[in-house]
Amino acid sequence: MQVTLGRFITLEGGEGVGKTTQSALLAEALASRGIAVVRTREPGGSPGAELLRDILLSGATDWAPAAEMLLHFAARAEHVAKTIRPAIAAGQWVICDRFFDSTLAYQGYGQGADNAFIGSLIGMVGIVPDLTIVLDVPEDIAAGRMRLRGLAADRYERLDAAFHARVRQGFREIAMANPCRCVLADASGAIQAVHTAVVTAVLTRFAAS
Ligand code: Z5A
Repeated sequence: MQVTLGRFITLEGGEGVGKTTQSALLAEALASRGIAVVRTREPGGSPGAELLRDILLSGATDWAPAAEMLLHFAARAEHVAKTIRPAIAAGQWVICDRFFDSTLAYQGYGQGADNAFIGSLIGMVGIVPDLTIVLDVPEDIAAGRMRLRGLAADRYERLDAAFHARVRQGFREIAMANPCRCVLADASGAIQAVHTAVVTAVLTRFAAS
């Protein structure tokens, strides 16, 4: 019997770079090719992890960087066990809006948590995306998109410009340090142009497999 495993694709980048928009368009493009797709997100993506998401984004308290990082990994462990692994085992392609690179960029580069410690927790999660597309947009353009969207800012979105600059630089360094897994995509253009770049990255990566 042939066992077909699914794929695991993550979309990363700062706020307002278009991850949610591109995740929806990519899911449609894959579904139109007959591929079974599961869209999910972090923090969240399973009932327990969504509870932790509320705690993390609400701003009810200021967390010590190490505590905040561990909460993200607690949510991730739940999400991986309940949503991601079962979907991949069932042959579905998982598209995830943020994953462990967001912890490196936000808690590591942004908030000063120890990157080596984050790296050891990444090892314990025990799953690495087959492909990570890092959407890159200058902070002022991304901030303008968020203003136009008009939703109330969450705890991370309220952090200052210097924080968001460190996060963007973090994502760029992560992409450059992991060229086999990551594609760094300029996402400052129109939605359709970014979608074309995302689909091209996916088809290129999986063409031979
Ligand atoms: N976080 C963390 O600190 N550590 C971790 O380990 C993890 C997460 C996993 C989750 O917030 C927060 O958690 C996040 C980091 C932290 N906070 N921040 N900042 P979230 O999931 O609620 O929010 P987000 O991930 O930042 O996503 P977002 O704010 O919804 O942005 P987006 O998904 O990248 O963008 P979008 O919703 O697709 O687009 C935003 C707007 O721009 C929208 O009106 C679109 O129509 C428009 N848009 C999109 N693309 C374009 C283009 N190409 N041109 C023009 N307009 C566009």
